Amino acid sequence: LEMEGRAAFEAAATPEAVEAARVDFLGMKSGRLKSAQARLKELNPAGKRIYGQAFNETKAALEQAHEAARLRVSSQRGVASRLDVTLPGTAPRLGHRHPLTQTIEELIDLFARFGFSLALGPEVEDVFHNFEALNIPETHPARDPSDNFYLNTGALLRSQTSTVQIRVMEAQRPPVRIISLGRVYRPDEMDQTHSFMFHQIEGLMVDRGVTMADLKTVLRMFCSAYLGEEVTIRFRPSFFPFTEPSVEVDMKWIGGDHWVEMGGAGMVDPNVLRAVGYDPEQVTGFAFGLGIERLCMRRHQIDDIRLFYQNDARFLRQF
Ligand code: FA5
Repeated sequence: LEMEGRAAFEAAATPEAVEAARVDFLGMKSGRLKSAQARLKELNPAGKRIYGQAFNETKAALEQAHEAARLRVSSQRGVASRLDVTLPGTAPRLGHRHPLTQTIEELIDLFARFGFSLALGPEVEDVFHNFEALNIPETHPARDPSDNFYLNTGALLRSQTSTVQIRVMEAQRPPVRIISLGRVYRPDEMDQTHSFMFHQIEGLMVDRGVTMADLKTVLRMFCSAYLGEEVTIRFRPSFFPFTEPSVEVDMKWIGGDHWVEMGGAGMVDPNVLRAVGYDPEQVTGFAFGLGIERLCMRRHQIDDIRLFYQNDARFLRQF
């Protein structure tokens, strides 16, 4: 019995097999040891003593074999679950910067090479910087409450980064060569190319003898540097209260079958220069404001602006 029992416990490879062997040999109800014990009654006192001693030794040996087997299978299982050095590792998924953040960093870098430094302005802006100083009179439709996010305080979420032109010129004498980037807000209907919150990059250059030719050169150089040589852009006459003359800049869209507006630009209006204390007889300047989402969309062949704001990892992971 002892030999059979030891063999059974040694052969057991799983906790279930060890338990089955325990029931078979050491089970309290009908284990084999229990049935061997029953035979004790049939013996005379001398036989009982010899048999009883052998029984106790067998019982101790089997209990020991059971304990050894139990430890063996449980430690194997513990080690396997904690440390199987042959399993491939689970690589943590690394996050990375949002495509718009990447675009913004690239634009800053690119314009730095053209000699433009970075200036930033507040997103909550006052009426003076968002409109008045930009030659937008109180009666102008651009100031309409239905076209802007006004706050209770009378301030508003800026509707354009042109506000920063004013802040920079108030603080600094010419020559000026800056860009500014950031969020702007307009209650526009959402569609493939419009959002109520989007990003603009503003450029401003003021110096002696700056002309429209300089503006067009900088914008063309920028477009071929950022979008590639093959991109086609066009300038359309337009109107902005703070530039004269003004243009709108379109880029030919992917596939080449239609144009998408990239931004507005023009020569800084003399009224704006005078308002910040510059002398329009001495200096002239150009300014532009481009939609960053649309630049990023044209560059990466993204066909819907809403993808930028949905935080779908399957989209974001591609950049
Ligand atoms: C302006 O905001 C002027 N401040 C641009 C400017 C700057 C003119 C300096 C002259 C001198 P406009 O409203 O057209 O212009 O907007 C400029 C660009 O922002 C658009 O061409 C477009 O690329 C982007 N844009 C405008 N509205 C949205 C919108 N709802 N969603 C996404 N992009 C938009």
